[in-house]
Amino acid sequence: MAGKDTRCGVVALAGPPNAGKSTLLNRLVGSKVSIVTHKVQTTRAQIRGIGLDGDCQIVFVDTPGIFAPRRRLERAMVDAAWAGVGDADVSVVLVDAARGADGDVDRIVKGQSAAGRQAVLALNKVDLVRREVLLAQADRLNQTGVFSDIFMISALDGDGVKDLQAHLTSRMPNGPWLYPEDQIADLPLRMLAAEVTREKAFLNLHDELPYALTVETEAWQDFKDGSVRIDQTLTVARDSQKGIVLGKGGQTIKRIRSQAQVDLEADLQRSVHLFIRVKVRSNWAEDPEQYRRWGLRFDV
Ligand SMILES: Nc1nc2c(ncn2[C@@H]2O[C@H](COP(=O)(O)OP(=O)(O)OP(=O)(O)O)[C@@H](O)[C@H]2O)c(=O)[nH]1
Ligand SMILES: [Mg+2]
Repeated sequence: MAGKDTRCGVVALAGPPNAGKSTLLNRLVGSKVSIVTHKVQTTRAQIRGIGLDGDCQIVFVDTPGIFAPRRRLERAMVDAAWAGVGDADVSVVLVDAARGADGDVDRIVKGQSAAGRQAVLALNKVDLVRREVLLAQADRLNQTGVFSDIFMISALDGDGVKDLQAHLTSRMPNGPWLYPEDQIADLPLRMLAAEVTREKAFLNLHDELPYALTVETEAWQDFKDGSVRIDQTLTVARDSQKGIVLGKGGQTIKRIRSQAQVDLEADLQRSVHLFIRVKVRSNWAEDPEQYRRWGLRFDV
């Protein structure tokens, strides 16, 4: 749509790890674009989802959580999050109201303040918190002066999300749409498919393992009967990790594979033959190519 009456803008969703940014992105877009788990640091790169509200197209940018990074990949993730905030027309800072404002929230407030930027605060997970606690948190965060507006929402059940969305729509500038009307994501399908498998790996593996792995789609073959064959590599850093990912008699990787297949078939609306090879590569997190592929900066 490219008439003079259209509006279009970019909204960044930022916040500490696990605040519910990806859950909110999926709700705003109305479809699952970004993977969600109960573990921290699930999202590793900027993931764009495209939402429509009447004549207004909003490009929502889901970002990795902002925390105190140590490893290279973590630094690149936090860098990508701040870059998302810097490039947006409006940024929304999500805070997990059940966890409250902590060091990560303080860091974000300081960053916004240093850049002279205002953000919209979304206190999320209101379904888990008593009203008095919520109001006290809103009051404390309001006093920082970096929030132009405050919304109380549940990204999970949708409570308050309509009001937030209406506010964001009202703040988008006039301009032509950036994407075709029916587009909801801008990540290539093979990368979305790799993310689905990474989500299932996160859910089936524990401790440090989810953070020691990466998933790539190596091949994608469409068949005449409408089905697709997807070949992926799940890379871990050590042999011992490979053993755990495979599980006794291969049962863990089988579970990851079949869960990913179910989601992929639902997303793609066709039957999927999914093959996952588990590979060991000690230095994958030091390979610049990994970063380039996901739009991350290597040296930050
Ligand atoms: N009860 C409740 N849980 C929520 C809500 N929003 C998100 N969650 C849960 O919080 C967890 C983290 O959600 P994500 O959307 O992955 O959080 P994130 O901020 O994207 O996390 P990272 O990508 O790791 O930074 C998941 O288990 C969600 O189901 C909410 O409004 N209420
Ligand atoms: Mg996320």
